[in-house]
Amino acid sequence: MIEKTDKIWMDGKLVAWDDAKVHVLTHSLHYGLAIFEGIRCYNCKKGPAIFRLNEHVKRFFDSAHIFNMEIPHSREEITEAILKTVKANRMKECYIRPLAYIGYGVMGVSSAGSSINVSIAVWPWGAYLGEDGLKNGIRAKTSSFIRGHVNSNMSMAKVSGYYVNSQLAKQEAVALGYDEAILLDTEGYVSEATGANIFIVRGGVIKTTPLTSILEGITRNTIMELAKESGYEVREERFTRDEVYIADEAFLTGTAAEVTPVKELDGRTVGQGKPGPVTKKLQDAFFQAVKGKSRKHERWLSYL
Ligand code: PPE
Repeated sequence: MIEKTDKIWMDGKLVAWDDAKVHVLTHSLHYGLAIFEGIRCYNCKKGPAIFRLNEHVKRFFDSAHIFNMEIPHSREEITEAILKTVKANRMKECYIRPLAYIGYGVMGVSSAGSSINVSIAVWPWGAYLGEDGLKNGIRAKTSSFIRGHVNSNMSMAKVSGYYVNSQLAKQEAVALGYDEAILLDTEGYVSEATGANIFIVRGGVIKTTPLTSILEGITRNTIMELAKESGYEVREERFTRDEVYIADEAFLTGTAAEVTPVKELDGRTVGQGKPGPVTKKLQDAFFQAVKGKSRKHERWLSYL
């Protein structure tokens, strides 16, 4: 169960958690078009800081732009509202969920004339795929469900409706005893997990899915930068599921998932069946950066 916090920001005002309600005829609830972000605030040495806030706010507005949704606030206002909501809840570490949705007013697929509403909620969220998964790696299954065609899913946008596909994949994987699903794209190449991007390491080279069928993860970008700084070659290149089977290492990246090693795919161990040296090094560099322990990456932090 989600742990309640104090206040939720709704359309410009902080309201009590229990009062943050919408009407059942809210358009987005019926037709699935709402755009959102997932952001984390970490308790750093110098106090709580939000990781890559500007990039998340930018993607929030980009998602809205792709779907012709006019957010009735500026980027600066949303940035301020996020900081204000975290502060109002006196959170040192939390997950932050900005959401822009089509409100109450019209029904039918066309939402012309309806309001666009915005909310920002925060709550404590630990390791997305469990503490053990974060430390020792997870078991994944290639899904029988595939990611949508690039002209069906505008995957650069982070849209609520896409997560019905993720839920099908997650339900199937969990029912079969796995921790997570890896979805393929319409061509049969590896795409991403249900709520995270994927990387593999093979012969010292790091590969991640190119920007076609995936969400352009901010953690993905962070890991690519950290890997390059450590001298690794990073390729954004398509790869197949059997390349994951024979990879030396594999891991998932996401705001919620952070850097989660993949120890098994479809019953085949990946590498040694435990987090490999490159994964561990990048995971370590990631936590140094988000927790304010790396001066070089302070630029990624917005202190409260
Ligand atoms: N792909 C998908 C499909 C995805 O949902 C996420 C984030 C990513 C990649 C990684 O993006 P980024 O967080 O910018 O590195 N998924 C969010 C929601 C997860 C959820 O279950 O809710 C998240 O991690 O916040």
